[in-house]
Amino acid sequence: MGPYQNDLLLRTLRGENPSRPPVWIMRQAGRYLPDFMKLSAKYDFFTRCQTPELATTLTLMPVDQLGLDAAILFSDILIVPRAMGIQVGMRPGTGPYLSSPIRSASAVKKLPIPDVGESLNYVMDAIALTKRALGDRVPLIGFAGSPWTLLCYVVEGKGSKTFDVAKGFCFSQPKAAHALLQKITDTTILYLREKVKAGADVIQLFDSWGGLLSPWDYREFSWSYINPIIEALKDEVPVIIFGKGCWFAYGEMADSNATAIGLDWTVSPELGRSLTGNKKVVQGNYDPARLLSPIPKIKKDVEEMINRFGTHRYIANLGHGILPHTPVEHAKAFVEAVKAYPNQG
Ligand code: 1CP
Repeated sequence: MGPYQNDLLLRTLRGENPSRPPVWIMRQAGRYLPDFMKLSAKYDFFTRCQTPELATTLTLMPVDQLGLDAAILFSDILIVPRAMGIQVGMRPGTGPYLSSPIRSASAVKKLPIPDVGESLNYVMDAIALTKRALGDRVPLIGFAGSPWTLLCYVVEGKGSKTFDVAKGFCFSQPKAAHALLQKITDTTILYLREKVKAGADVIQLFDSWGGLLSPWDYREFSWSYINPIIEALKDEVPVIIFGKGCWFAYGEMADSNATAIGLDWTVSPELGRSLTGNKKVVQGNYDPARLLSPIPKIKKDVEEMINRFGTHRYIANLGHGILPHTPVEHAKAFVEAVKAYPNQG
């Protein structure tokens, strides 16, 4: 795949040492962009995901407006459970909801492993269209939620700060939980292989809720399903694993065949490097709320962040998704500060 005019991300993931780090922003297509809001007012969330022309427009929008070094396909992690026949809706302002959460062995047993070429063909069409629209400008990142993070929504039935219903399900009905995680894993592997075939250059796995688990429960309910996904993709594309709050698992991640590890903002660059044994490319990790600082402060912070991570084996990003109330100019300043590195003075 490629060559791209801008191949900073792919070169960094190959272990090369370009002149400055690549930069992209988690959840870069989002509510902080006025043009995104205009399209959101016209089309509901899953219509945006399922209509390749809209998904392509939304994917290119932040790349054009902020000058990012990578595109990430506009989509959502929850389309995977939807493809498994689970009814997932999206309420504007509040987020995901399920009318019938999965909470029993019999409900798990009824779930099919879908033919993703059929049920998620709109994603593959969106990738093909996006690749054509991007031309050879920047590479395209595809993604999926980790099985654990998807289980959180599917069992809890909505977003949560603690996901204690989901955790309770795992701890009281571990057999059913493992069967559910396995079905999600099998579906995810099929899905991501199709995405790569359709043209995704890099895959990022989002384990947004991994940090809610103890280190040993993380190994049992999250990592043991993420690792087979990495193994299934390792010969095809670079894989970035982002686990929010998962500092305790960075060692295991560094010993896996993942190409890069996404760090959240609660670890310092030095701790992130040492917990990953300096073995991997690391990505991150500016606090998304810090984009609310004055622009000169953002620029200074970015320079310090890169100084501390170093330019080698480093991808500049936030430590989690960009917040909806971020001023666009501040997001731009973040990107520009990475591109200007090393600044003078
Ligand atoms: O109508 C809307 O626009 C709703 C907001 C929205 C958007 C813009 C949702 C609903 N999903 C998305 C797109 C999305 N989701 C992307 C596309 C690329 C991009 O924006 O650049 C990606 C990568 C995701 C991934 C995603 N969805 C994650 C993992 C990343 C993370 O932030 O932790 C998670 C947890 C979700 C679930 C989800 N989808 C939407 C919302 C509001 C949520 C979170 C709900 C919660 O807080 O639990």
